[in-house]
Amino acid sequence: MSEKKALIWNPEFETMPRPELQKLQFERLKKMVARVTATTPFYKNLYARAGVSVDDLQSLEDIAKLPFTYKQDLRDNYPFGMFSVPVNELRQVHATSGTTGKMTVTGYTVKDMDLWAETMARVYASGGATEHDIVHNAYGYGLFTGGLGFHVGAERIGATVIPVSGGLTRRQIEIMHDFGSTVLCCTPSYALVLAETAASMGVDLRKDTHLRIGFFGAEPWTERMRIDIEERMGLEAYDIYGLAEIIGPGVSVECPYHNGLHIAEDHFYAEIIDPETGEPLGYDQLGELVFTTLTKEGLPLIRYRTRDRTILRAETCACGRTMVRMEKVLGRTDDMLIIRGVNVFPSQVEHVLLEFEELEPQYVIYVDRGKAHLDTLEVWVEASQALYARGESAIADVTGRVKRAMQETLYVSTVVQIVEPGGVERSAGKARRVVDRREI
Ligand code: DLL
Repeated sequence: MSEKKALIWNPEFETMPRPELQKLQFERLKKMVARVTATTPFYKNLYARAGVSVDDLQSLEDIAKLPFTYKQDLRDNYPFGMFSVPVNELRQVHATSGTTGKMTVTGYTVKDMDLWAETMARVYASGGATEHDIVHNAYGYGLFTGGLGFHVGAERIGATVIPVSGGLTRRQIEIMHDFGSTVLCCTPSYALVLAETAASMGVDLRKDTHLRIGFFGAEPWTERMRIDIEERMGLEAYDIYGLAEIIGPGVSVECPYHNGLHIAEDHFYAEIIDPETGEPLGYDQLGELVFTTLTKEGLPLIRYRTRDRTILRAETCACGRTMVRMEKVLGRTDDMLIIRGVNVFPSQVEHVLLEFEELEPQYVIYVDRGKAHLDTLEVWVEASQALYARGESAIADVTGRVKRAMQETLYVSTVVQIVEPGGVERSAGKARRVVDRREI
């Protein structure tokens, strides 16, 4: 391991002995619970109903006495009802998919922006990036937290950032080559698209660019994909995880040992629970990841159910960090799909379809990963008898409108196929709404 790879951005916290860390977490937890009870009606009511208060917290483990927070709670309090500061104290607002029509909104105060930059600086350092790097940031800028999160982190470490965002793939290759990008940030599936496009342009990314590190996340990916990306790009690939509700990217990241993703536990307290019973599980057990934000101001969340399935490992890592490691995300405990880095719930698709009286509520969603490595989303839905009788041009018109409505709600392009009444296969039991043909 070279010296550069051993970079730890904030050794005071990242290598803090665990007893000390747990003491810090407990102090922060009590403060946080007291704060949300005082500032957020949602938590005040939740804790009153459950008959719990900050006084019930005698140790960190007592966190299990507190009820969970769910994505649905954010939806019920859309857009700003769960915030613990007035909206004008927020400096940035971002959003991710909700389960139906409404987005899940998140926001950052000045202090939260500082925290985001800090956790993202840890990410960059973990992969060995420094102020000498040129960061090619191909995560989407906009409401998605990927673009801006990687941006503020690059600024914090003093690197040069190219805010190229997603899309226009050939131009990305040109920029990478001409501007001398050394660090690539994008989804793993887009990294493969970039590799393929480069090859088709006669560019050998290993020899013709200075790429050396890649931070890939926002969707699940396999070890096979890591090898593929590393071989084709000549860089070292790091897995990075996060979710908008907690901070965005920056919740956890791999170190050079690639043996799990270190969670920034001084800010995000992690638990693994049984998704069925809600009972806490120990380290080394597979379950659902639950986070409590320990320092966030704008949108603090206590025991937030991520729906991501993983395992926590607590042994100290050879890199020196004492923060627990989560294994690569092993799946979801709900039906959320991730299409080209964008979260999509089948219920959102249904919500859009139900708005069209020309359609029957019979549909199937097909997800595939084409040759070009990009995920495709296809929705097959039945026409009503009336629409079918009106003929091809009427069907084409509705298809166009459904496609636009899908794009507006899901933020991904969708192939829409309207089929004849009865054309979607009926199942004897539970309707099979999603057919996911991807490898993952
Ligand atoms: O995807 C934040 C992010 C941006 C992470 C850029 C990494 C890089 P959301 O849009 O809220 O936030 O989606 C969060 O995406 O609950 C996981 O299911 C999934 N996810 C995120 N990172 C990974 C990863 C961003 N490395 C949801 N591996 C999460 C597997 C991931 N799944």
